[in-house]
Amino acid sequence: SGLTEEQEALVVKSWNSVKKNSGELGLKFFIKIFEIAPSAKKLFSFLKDSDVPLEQNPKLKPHAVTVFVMTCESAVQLRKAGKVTLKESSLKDLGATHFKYGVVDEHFEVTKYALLETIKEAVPEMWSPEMKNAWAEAYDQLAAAIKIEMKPPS
Ligand code: HEM
Ligand code: ISQ
Repeated sequence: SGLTEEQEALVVKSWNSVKKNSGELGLKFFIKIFEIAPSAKKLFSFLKDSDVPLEQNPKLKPHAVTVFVMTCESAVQLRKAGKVTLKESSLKDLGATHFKYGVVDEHFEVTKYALLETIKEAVPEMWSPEMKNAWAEAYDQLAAAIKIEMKPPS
């Protein structure tokens, strides 16, 4: 089900206030995931095959920022249309990629926790239970849409 205008506004407002530091935010996001689930590092090709330290890896930040941007976009779609309206082809691609790299439900849970914590730490003065719920809802529905497509490509 959808997001209210108020929930969408909470997500967009907090994202607008942190996105100028999105590189740093992305790094924190990744580090949190790997603190909780160190083995998840092996899933990412650009980390597995890399000699440079995590924080110097050029691919890491843009990748992590994508997850924030897509969650924020999902909040907008959920308010406008009551559902995640990513193009079917991109959902299929995302599903196939995550399937191929061996992502499982537990990874989605850890990533959700890390995403919420990262935003909370970035906007402590704005953070509220309502804001947390709005981000959680947008993430859950985006994750659900990806999971439906997590199967071998046909
Ligand atoms: C790749 C988004 C959840 C692991 C990607 C890509 C996007 C993305 C846009 C790039 C796809 C491409 O290159 O074609 C998301 C979103 C998520 C999510 C929006 C949640 C709502 C997760 C989770 C994990 C994960 C939970 C595991 C911890 C990966 C891996 C790749 C990937 C391993 C491939 C990276 C590589 O190229 O080596 N994801 N992702 N993702 N994602 Fe996610
Ligand atoms: C999930 N998919 C792609 C990139 C990511 C970066 C950070 C955390 C989770 C991710």
